[in-house]
Amino acid sequence: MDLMVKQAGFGDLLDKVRGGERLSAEDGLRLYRSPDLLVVGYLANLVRERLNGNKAYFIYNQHLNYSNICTNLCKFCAFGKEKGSEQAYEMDLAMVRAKVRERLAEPISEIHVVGGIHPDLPYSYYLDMLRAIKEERPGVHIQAFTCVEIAHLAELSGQGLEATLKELMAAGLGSIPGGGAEVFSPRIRALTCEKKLSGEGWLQVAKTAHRLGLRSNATMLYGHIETLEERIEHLSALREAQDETGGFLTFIPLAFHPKNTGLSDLAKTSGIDDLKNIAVARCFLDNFPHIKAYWVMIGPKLAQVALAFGADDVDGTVKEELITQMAGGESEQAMAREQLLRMIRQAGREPVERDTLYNVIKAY
Ligand code: V47
Repeated sequence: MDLMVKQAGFGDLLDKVRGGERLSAEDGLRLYRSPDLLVVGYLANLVRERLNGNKAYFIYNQHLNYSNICTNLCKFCAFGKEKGSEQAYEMDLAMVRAKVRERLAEPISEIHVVGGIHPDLPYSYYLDMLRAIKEERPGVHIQAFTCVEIAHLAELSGQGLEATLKELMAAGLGSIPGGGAEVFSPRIRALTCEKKLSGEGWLQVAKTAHRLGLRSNATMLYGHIETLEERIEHLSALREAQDETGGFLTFIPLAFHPKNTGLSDLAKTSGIDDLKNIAVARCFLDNFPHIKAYWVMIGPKLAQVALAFGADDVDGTVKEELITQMAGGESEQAMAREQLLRMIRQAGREPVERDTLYNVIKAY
């Protein structure tokens, strides 16, 4: 394989990857542009196995999307709806409690909570929601509110970012999911999500959270109108932020789903691009401990293959995730623990059930 990598013109990157040397933006672009998927995957697998050995992580989690009402209405999103629209919904706290209670018999270790930027839910709703979830399920880790929602909550509270984060933590916030990052490029944001928090704003929230001891994830929404250069700029900004704080746990490339969005004329992502985004991210983000192949968006079969292309995590049991479903996602809505175990074992990896912070719950 080393010979194949050299013949493909990537001998220098093989040396860099083997030597643990950081890739430049130009190196990252070369990987994106290469038609040789196996070479890119091989390099990513070297990094993956150095960092995570043969392990493949999953989590027993629950998704809870408390409301789809949103003032941002991003072009790429089929989930967000205007207040008053027929498809708009919001859960009151009794409904949130019922959603948690309904699955108390299952060994769920994390509840992932995200929603739209709601025009009039008060700040107290968010604090009360965290407290209510903790009351129903005291041991659970709540991974909630994208950096975009957190910035909105800081505005609502009027107390600034730090004080707001501290209050959310006191109410039960355990960590922050990676959504809302999209592509940081101001060009992309102007064309697809002009009302959304800027890329700089997103990074500011993440770094502030890290400094307070919260861990968070990061995503990139790819496969719409972004260029390869813009992808690399996005990854570079994340790598730089991680150098500063070390607070990111996982990077998750999110495959754009066009159905029912304002960009529905675009094609779905290809399997090649899905794997490449995982592999390039694994090579480039040398300071991120984990890369996740989110099976809900790329399908369980490709997520399984991704375990040989840089990914060491497949997310989890999920269930009731509406963001992908509304945009035409075709994956099943939930995977049982047994299915996750089988999928990982068939890939020749060792399944490890983890909690949100990657503490081992059970190694199989
Ligand atoms: O913020 C919106 C993206 C995100 C579409 O942190 C779309 O572990 C594809 O961030 N096609 C939410 N993607 C999902 C997310 C996530 C998922 C799983 C795990 C984690 C984690 C984070 O989905 C949004 C947005 O960036 N999104 N619309 C769409 N049509």
